[in-house]
Amino acid sequence: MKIFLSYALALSFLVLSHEALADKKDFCQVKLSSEYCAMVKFDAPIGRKEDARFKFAVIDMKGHQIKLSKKPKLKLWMIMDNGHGHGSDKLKIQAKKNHYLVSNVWFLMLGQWQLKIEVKLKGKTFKKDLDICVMKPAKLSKIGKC
Ligand SMILES: [Cu+2]
Repeated sequence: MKIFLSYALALSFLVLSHEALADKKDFCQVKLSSEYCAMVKFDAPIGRKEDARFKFAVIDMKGHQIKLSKKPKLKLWMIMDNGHGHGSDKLKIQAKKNHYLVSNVWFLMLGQWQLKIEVKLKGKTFKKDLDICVMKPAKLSKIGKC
């Protein structure tokens, strides 16, 4: 019985640690440093015609959400083919328990956008851009280069 229990324990540990690894891709849309990731999770396919709300959180490599002392700075940015850049409406960032709910997210044009991220964490400022490709059929939109 004892042997069986420790075997079951070891097995569940393996399964759990494997799941934690598999999840990493899920929460690490932006690598901020060797220790921290930013999670950007859209509620729905990323369309141009509706508020493309998403959840934002800073997460450590074990998958724990880190509470920030200051709201992250987030904004949308697009660089046009002619080299000119423009933004969009100001994002609304609401603090929830361990994450932020970001709304008023309007991708006004199709094409390559960036989410510009600035996070203060333990006295350090992390600045990263996340590529977001917005396509006419929203289901073809994705995080990444077009
Ligand atoms: Cu544009």
